[in-house]
Amino acid sequence: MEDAVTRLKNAVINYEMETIADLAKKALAEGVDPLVAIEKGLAEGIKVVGERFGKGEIYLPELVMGAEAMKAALAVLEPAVPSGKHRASAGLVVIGTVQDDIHEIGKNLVATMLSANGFEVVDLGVNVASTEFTKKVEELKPKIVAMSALMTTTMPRMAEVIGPIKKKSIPIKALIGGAPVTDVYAREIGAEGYSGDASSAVDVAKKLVG
Ligand code: B12
Repeated sequence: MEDAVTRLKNAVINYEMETIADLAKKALAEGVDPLVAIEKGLAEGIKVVGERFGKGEIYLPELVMGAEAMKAALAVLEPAVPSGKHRASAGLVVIGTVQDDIHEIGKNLVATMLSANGFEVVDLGVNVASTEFTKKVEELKPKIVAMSALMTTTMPRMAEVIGPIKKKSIPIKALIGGAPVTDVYAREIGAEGYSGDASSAVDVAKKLVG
């Protein structure tokens, strides 16, 4: 019999938008760690959907259905992620998905994990204009500006944000991520931090704030 995590993965792959929330509730009732359900279940499922879309085996409607299924399950699982101990904020983080990019699932996960681990998070949403990022950074003076980009075409938007910040010598660390982003790219554009997933994003963020 399939375990709960594999069932969730397959439910994303099979676009089970109607029933996946119940599967998620069942997984929690069985004692499955919500983070494991998200990362080993949902995220692995959407990876398969993305690969099929990339190869032209499925089209945009299926991609949307896979994403909708993932979101329905996240609505159940994310609130179950253990929240950070009630201690002083580890620091303010301003996060968003870069201009021209509307992918939000990974960004939301990173935001959830950061706030679950004691960071104060201001989420600017998706398709955030580069000028809006810099404006908010000057206004809110966060310790970290975190940016997500899911497309090779929108990755350069991150450099558009980091450039002016460096020029004005604003004391803030940039943390970047998203499927096409690498640590090599981070170094290239002067970002202090990179992480390939939401859990290690927390470790990197902690290092950045010292
Ligand atoms: C779901 C999805 C969508 C959904 C998004 C729904 C939503 N509300 O977010 C929809 C259907 C709307 C969509 C639309 C499009 N998509 Co799309 N999509 C995907 C897909 C399948 C999965 C992305 C996802 O959510 N993954 C799950 C999350 C959990 O993973 P993640 O985002 O990578 O995030 C993790 C890490 O990267 C990291 N991370 C992410 N952000 C950050 C930020 C920081 C600071 C840190 C530290 C870490 C971090 O941590 C996260 C958690 O572990 C990817 C395929 C893929 N392999 O990525 C394609 C993909 C990104 N899409 C693609 C394309 C082409 C499009 C469209 C242009 C399609 C179209 N023709 O209209 C549009 C883009 C519209 C736009 N302007 O943005 C391409 C991009 C190709 C490229 N140029 O690079 C991909 C790669 C698919 C493919 N193989 O071709 N998409």
